Amino acid sequence: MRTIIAPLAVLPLLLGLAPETPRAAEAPGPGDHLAEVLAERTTAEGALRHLTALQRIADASGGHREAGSTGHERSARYATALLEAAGYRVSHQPFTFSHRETTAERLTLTGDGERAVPVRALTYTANTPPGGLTAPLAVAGGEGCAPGDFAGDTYRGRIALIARGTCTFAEKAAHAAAAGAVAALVHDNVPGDTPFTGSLSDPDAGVIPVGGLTLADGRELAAADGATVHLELEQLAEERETFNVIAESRGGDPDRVVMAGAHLDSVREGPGINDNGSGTAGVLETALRLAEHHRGGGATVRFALWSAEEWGLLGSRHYVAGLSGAERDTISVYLNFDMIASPNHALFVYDGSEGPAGSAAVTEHLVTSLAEQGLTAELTPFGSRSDHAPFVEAGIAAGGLFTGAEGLKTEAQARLWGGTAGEPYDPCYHSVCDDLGNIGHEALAANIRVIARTVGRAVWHPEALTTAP
Ligand code: DPN
Ligand code: ZN
Repeated sequence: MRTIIAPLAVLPLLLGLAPETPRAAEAPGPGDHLAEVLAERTTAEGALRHLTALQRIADASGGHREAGSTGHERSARYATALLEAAGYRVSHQPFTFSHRETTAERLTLTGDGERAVPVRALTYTANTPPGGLTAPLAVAGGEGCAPGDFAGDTYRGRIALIARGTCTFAEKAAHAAAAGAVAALVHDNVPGDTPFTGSLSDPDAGVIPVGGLTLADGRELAAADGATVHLELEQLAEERETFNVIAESRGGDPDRVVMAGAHLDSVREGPGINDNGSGTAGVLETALRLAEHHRGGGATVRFALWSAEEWGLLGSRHYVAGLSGAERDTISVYLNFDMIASPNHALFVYDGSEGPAGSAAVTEHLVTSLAEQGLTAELTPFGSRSDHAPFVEAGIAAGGLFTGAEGLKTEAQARLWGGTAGEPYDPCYHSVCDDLGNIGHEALAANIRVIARTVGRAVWHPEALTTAP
């Protein structure tokens, strides 16, 4: 067990005032019992069986499980079969999305030091004209997140060179385009051998061609400010169909629905075992154990395995957009699990303090649940990078766990959770090595316990989860 460095939220727990401790005269309710049983029985070993299955599926499906692919479909069939056998009412919710496939990505520094520079087209980039375009580079100020970072007439007709960080790629591209730039190149802000893969997150955001570079190449090109480059970026667009998997418990109160979700799709670059086989396995294993130990009554529990998260949260957006006002009002809480077993893990809990009513309480419950295992959580802003975002925007109380993606672990975090400072939480994020070897077992075990306990509690006391402990 680790030393407990208590954030304020767990102080009541340390003082023996935790909500989980039955008050003197009160017998533990059925919720407490179910939560304890589920926390015991829902294990990393159980989750690993699902992760192994997802790895096999990816191996047999071209190495990935991206939305609209055989790999995703087989993953969905795997989960559906288990959920149906466990007694859930399972439905598939179809939707179409604009799939992109890169057909050209080339960058050449022209002139004396002529050389090819590795570049990756960002998803939803605009295409360069046939044969590409040739223009001088112009380095953006700051991180290219404000119009002032593209001041004057310097960028007109040029290719803006921008550092990654602080704002979205789409915002950087929009500022560059507004200043008259004909394309944008975003270089990484951490060292790496290959350009990062990124997305503009919105099919309409590709106003100019946008590519990604390594930090080293970005620095070299920045030093050659004004040098002329030739850029060719091309992506084919195609409408494809995919679907969300929704599994609902039978016999629960239809007016009180507890939702837990994870995205099932991977990126095309790899099998997606941490991102997001881990969240999928956590949700699936919790659902299977819940079905074993709970025979109806209490709230309805609805598990969601979203598709096309990697294309801009499309499955969860489609789902939330399709809810009537009355349906939305029945959802007591949405819990999101995206990347819960990063190998160089953080233990992040989304900070609900600025989210919809009830979210701050969810945060406290999740933090407390980690503290009960002797673990210290750190809060991270909701942000807009995973499937909780559409729920938060719709005013539904939300919360969730996250063990980190491309961000770098700090010294303080390494002291708190172990692992390596200065290295990414997930060195295989969105790449081919996000396989079974890319799973942090300690984080998986801790987080799956939190998921099971939280869902177990919420079945009988959904309102307790969104009420301050
Ligand atoms: N949305 C994750 C991905 O699928 O790439 C990464 C992520 C999750 C980032 C949660 C921030 C918070
Ligand atoms: Zn993800």
